[in-house]
Amino acid sequence: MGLALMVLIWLITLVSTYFFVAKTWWLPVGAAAAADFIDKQFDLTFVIMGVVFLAAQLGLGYIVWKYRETPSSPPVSYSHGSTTLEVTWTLLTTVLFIGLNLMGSSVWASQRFDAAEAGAVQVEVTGMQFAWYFRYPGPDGKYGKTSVSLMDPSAGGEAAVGLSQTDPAAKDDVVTGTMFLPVNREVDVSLRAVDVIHSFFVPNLRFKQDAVPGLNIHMHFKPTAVGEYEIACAELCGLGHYKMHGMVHVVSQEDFDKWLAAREAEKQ
Ligand SMILES: [Cu+2]
Repeated sequence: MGLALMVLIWLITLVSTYFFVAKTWWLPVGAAAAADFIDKQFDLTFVIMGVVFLAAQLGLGYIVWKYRETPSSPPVSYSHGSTTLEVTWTLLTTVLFIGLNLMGSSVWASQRFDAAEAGAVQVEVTGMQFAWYFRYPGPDGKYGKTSVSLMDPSAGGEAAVGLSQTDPAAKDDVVTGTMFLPVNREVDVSLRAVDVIHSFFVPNLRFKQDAVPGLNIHMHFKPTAVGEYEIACAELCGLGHYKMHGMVHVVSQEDFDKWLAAREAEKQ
């Protein structure tokens, strides 16, 4: 029985490790400037955790077999633990956890706390049950006022994000249901949420950040490849969470300008 259990534990361990090594399920192709760094960090975390996981599970299987009950087994003796061992593995885990965080923090923190490059494209992303809206400040480069009292999610578009109809700066704001971005230019995103917490997740752009009601969260990133990338909501936000997705179209600067001009023209 001990042998069967050991084989079962080892089998489950090795089969599940295989899926990670073979990258059966993996991130889609990275299309942002930080993607390389994030992927390397991701790989490093998986390798370190993989080694710890393998050692722990293979060891567990071995011990299950070694200490199985046999007719000649001695009476059970109980261990009351080892302070040295406990201190050692707690310290090692702490070093690993803090070390990995520090290594990744340069990119994570700079995307959030450093200012975006000059000339970055401004886009405000608003999440609500169950849609994403994107607002561009228009030729004046200034977002117009929005107000909670004006928000009407069922109306969609400008009304959904509560755009003021009287503020002059709001006149040229463009609100769309699809995100367009120029390639190789930094994007300065302002993230907002209307009702509950959502999470703006674009796997290809390695961009994931919660949108929290009452907060305006800034983040910046740079798309580096033209293409269409799916946006998902990565925070369970209600019954329609599964269908809360959208598309990012990363296009040339020329196509982006054309697209934005066409949206402006529609407003007139
Ligand atoms: Cu959501």
